[in-house]
Amino acid sequence: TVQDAGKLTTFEDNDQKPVGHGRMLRKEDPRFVRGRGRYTDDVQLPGMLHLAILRSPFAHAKIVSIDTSAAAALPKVKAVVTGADLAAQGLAWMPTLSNDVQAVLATDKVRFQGQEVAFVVAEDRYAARDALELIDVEYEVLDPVIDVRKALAPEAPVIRDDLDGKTNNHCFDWETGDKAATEAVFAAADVVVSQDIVYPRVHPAPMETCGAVADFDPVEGKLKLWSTTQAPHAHRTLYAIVAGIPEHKIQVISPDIGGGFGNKVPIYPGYVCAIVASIVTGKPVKWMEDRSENLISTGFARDYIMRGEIAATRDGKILGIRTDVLADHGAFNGTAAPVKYPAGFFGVFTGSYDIEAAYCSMTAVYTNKAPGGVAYACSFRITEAVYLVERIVDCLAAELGMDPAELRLKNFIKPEQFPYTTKTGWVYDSGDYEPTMRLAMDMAGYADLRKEQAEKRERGELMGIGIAFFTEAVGAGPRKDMDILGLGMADGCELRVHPTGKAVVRLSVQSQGQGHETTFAQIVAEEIGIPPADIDVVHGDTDNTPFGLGTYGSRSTPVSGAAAALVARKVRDKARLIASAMLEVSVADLEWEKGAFQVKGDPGKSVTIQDIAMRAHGAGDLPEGVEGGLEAQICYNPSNLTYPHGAYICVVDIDPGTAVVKVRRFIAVDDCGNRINPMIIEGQVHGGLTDGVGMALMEMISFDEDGNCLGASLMDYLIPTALEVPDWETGFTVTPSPHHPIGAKGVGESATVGSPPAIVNAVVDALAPFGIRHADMPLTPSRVWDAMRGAPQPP
Ligand code: MCN
Ligand code: CUN
Repeated sequence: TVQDAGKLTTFEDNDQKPVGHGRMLRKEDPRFVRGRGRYTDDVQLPGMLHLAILRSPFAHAKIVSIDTSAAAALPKVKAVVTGADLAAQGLAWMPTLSNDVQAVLATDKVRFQGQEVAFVVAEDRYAARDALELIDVEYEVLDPVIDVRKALAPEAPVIRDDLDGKTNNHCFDWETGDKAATEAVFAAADVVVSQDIVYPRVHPAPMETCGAVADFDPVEGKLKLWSTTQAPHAHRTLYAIVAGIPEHKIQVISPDIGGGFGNKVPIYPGYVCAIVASIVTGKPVKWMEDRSENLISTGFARDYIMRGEIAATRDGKILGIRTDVLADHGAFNGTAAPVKYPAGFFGVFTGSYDIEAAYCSMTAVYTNKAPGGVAYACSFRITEAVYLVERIVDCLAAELGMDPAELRLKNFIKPEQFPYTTKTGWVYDSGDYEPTMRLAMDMAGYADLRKEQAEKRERGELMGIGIAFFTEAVGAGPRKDMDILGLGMADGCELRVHPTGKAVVRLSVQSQGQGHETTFAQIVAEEIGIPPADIDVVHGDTDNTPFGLGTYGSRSTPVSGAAAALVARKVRDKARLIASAMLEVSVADLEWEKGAFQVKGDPGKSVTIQDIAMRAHGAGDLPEGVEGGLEAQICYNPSNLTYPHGAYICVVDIDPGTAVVKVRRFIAVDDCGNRINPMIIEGQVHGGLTDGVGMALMEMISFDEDGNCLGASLMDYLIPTALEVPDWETGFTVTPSPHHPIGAKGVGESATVGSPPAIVNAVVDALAPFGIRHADMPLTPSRVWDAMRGAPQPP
């Protein structure tokens, strides 16, 4: 299969090849650029009602009473529903993706500011919102737990007293690696460096907020749900379990999605409320969040307080890495991660280095904040892991007085060591790190940059150069050890070739902007020779696609992409049998030549896939045992994850008078194995790098001591624009995945994972003359200013 994979490089020069179309423009874009995308909020149904949610103004409070009579009396209001109403139906609580439970509407008390307390259904959106003002809730305010470091203090109020016997705010403990071996390595090492590192709480903030339109047909007993979900099949199964509606009577449609970035993986109370509302009123009901609701109540990301430690020899051989993490999971553990991995894939914190021992211990706690949440291009917590290791390696370089590029090059896992089993048990499938690093350094002109920096330092100018090298684990995952709430992480794919040789491929994954309608057509085109333009990609509709777990953790290409290639090969195998009959030669005498079977040594005798498709559906005999039609279906269970890697170099200038950080240059070299569509990959990388600038310099969800969310609008929660980012300089190397049928690895989150450490490393490097070794994100002017003046870091 690796040989097969090599063929994909033809995608780079589409002029000479009938298929591939490397830089093929996106098939979905004519629709989007003409404003013809169809999003959840575009769904309009006859008689549709509108739902609005009343949210808690307090972070922690008992609900004493709720009076809905004034709201219910408003003329356009059709229903007002509270937690008590839901409780009567057994629907007040729902399971989260992490085997916790979350309140759909609060019954006993509210546990974070913005929590869902009641909902109104009305004839229009405005009446519904007006009615919210008339609901009278009496709260008894309780002390909130906001500072994660105090959550486990004996006097801390217990947030989750709904859980049987719960007397503290402990969520879970987790460890990985070998504690004793790591202690031994640290005890014997020449140099040990420790650093406290915070990855603040951030939000994916997609352009389209979350929402749903529920349409329950009481006659058919069928629920149709349009919703902003990245995982329509997984959601449908969970609705079946929660609401007790038989699964075949639920159709989840995920139409065009205006960005997900992980925000649309969890099931939110609003979706369930819309379903309940449609059942109660007998009408279709739409719920669409506003921006503040999205920012304060839906899945956040990160919120890890980490202590990193690294042990090395005096000449810079890294021996061990150790970390202790305090994880803030908010009021309900809504984390989306495979069940066996409560901390996601944080276990890859050993990075790209060949070391002797590693150990991580983690404690996760509940706080009075919105439930989380690994969302936001996280690769299941690899963002945090990569930030930890790449920051601590830079701290070591500073301690040793070594160049950070040299230190990394000295410690990389060598190409001949792959497949490489890390000290925490992950099997990196393939990698060749040094060329990737060297390419980034060449593109950057690394030596010249260091010279320029030295000259500027003489003049008191603040210039920094930051490096990050990452390895990601994406494509969850092998079903023997990965599932979400018992659902194995495999993906189905179905391919049908119509009589005239056009095709439709049906996927279980769902695009939120990644261009699946293009790239999956390309994969199928490469395998069966039908041009991508003739292949329709259907996704995001559970009635019309095979089961699978959806899009997140950059798993679409590693899992569904493999499924698409293999289902196309299955169709091609059948086509070969039909071709042998058409050409009256044995199967062994046929060779496949991009879209046609020809007789070996006689290229004049051939039949195209289109000829074969017509024959498969046409009159006349087919070979013995071959059924009519030309279609196939498979379910792909990956044997391992794929491990993309990359080398990023960031150059910043800091204004010594204002402490404003300017990202002057950013060089990103990514290796995602064989590349299906270089243009789309570039777009993914550009977007992820921009995310990284946001997290490193601007974004943070913070709370005051009462638990008020201070980032509830885009005036306060800053996201980057074109003004804050440089012209990205991208490059690539290709190390195919040995186990993926087309040698591809995921790339959708690489840049978000790799860029924050590069930017922070650059800022810290710029501040080195001040004796600074670390500063926490987001590196806003005030934080940089404080750091320059030696002021204490914010908690
Ligand atoms: N691709 C390719 N060659 C490869 C790998 C990928 O051409 N070797 C292409 C794929 O075919 C696909 C795209 O790149 O069109 C991303 O592929 P992949 O890495 O498989 O990631 P997914 O499709 O599974 O997308 C998920 C990923 C995640 S988890 C987040 S978060 C994120 C991201 O994608 N959210 C996004 N990128 C996003 N981009 C947009 N526009 N919007 C989002 O919400
Ligand atoms: Cu974690 S954000 Mo993406 O995996 O959907």
